[in-house]
Amino acid sequence: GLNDQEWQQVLTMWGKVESDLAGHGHAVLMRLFQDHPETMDRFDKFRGLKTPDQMRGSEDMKKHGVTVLTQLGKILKQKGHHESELKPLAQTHATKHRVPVKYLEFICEAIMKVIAEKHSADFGANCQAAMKKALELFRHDMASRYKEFGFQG
Ligand code: CLN
Repeated sequence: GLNDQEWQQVLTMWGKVESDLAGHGHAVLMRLFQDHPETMDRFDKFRGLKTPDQMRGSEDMKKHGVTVLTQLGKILKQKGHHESELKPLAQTHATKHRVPVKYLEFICEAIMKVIAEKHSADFGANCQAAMKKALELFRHDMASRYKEFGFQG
């Protein structure tokens, strides 16, 4: 797990993300779909978006970015005691959206990259390491839940 100082670094940084949740969320999804186009196939609602310009202009993508980062923020704020926030998310992503664990790794990489781009001055090595640990914990616990739902991911 993370120690108090690491959680503090994570949540201080998250406060900066929350100053423009829509901008960050949209950038994360853009980055994810550009780096790993196969992840987009999971989304019926984004089927019409073919070019980076269409993605940039998509209100729907912006809205979904807010949905994702809002939920991730709720989870991070539990500082590891996130079972009740995580379980329903693992359930939908395993059994309904059928999202491989690998894709969770991809989106966590995209989150790290977007924070590094938007907040380079405040995202030093220690803070990066803390954020990486928090996202790894999230992924690890999602993956264990996946198994309970019978999805190997
Ligand atoms: Fe997701 C829907 C949070 C990663 C694919 N996702 C949702 C909802 C979230 C949410 C809240 C709405 C409620 C629900 O269905 O449950 N997703 C997250 C968080 C993360 C996340 C938090 C990780 C940080 N999701 C992913 C991916 C995966 C994916 C790993 C593919 C690429 S990124 N998520 C979906 C899909 C939906 C969804 C397909 C349904 C979207 C829709 O049709 O509205």
